Amino acid sequence: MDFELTASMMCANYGNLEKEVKSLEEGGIDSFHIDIMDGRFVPNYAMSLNDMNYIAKTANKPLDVHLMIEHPNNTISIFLNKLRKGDTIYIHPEAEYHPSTTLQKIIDADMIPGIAINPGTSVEMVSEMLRIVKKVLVMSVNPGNAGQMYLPYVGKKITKLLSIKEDMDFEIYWDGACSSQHIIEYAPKGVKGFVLGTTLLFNKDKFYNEIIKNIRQLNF
Ligand code: S6P
Ligand code: MG
Repeated sequence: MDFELTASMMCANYGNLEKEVKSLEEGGIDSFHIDIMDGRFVPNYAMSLNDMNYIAKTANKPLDVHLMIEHPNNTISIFLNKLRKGDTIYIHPEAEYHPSTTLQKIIDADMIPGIAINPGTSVEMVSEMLRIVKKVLVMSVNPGNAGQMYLPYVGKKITKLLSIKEDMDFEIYWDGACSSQHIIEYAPKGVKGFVLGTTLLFNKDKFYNEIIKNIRQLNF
């Protein structure tokens, strides 16, 4: 089964971030998920720009940066200047008056444009943007924190997105409370990647390489 696994770095051990990055890469992670929050669009602050820059310098694998900030257009150049070609930037269309302008800047910088959509945002609300993004990050929890409960009504939205992804040329990614059961159910249906946080990857008694290997060998 071909699917991608991304480590949600807000859940990592900051006591030794370099070791975390290296162990995850050696364990076979595909990319690093960087949650940037502004205390306004979501009621929390997660990773800082310094954290993002440090991981960008330390990691060989790509970054996917999830901007949970109001009006990302105002500060998108900071991210475009720090990231590499081929990294992904997700913006929340709910947080911007003209999200397609911001997405165009990401495209022009040769980065991968994505939208992250809240549990309360419908496919219809973002349908025009689906024509220009390459990735849709479906939030299966309300954004702001790790360690939350999965919101089951999001499943219907994923089904709808799966039915149009080929025509509109985007891939679907899962963010929030991702469990083995979700991967077993949704990877075969075509969800391309899964963000792993406290539910499956971090703060466990096992090494990252064991956990990642076990996920790759799940019984589909
Ligand atoms: C939530 C954030 C996510 C979480 C991730 C944590 O606002 O966008 O990326 O960090 O979902 O995973 P878990 O398994 O702790 O819910
Ligand atoms: Mg996220």
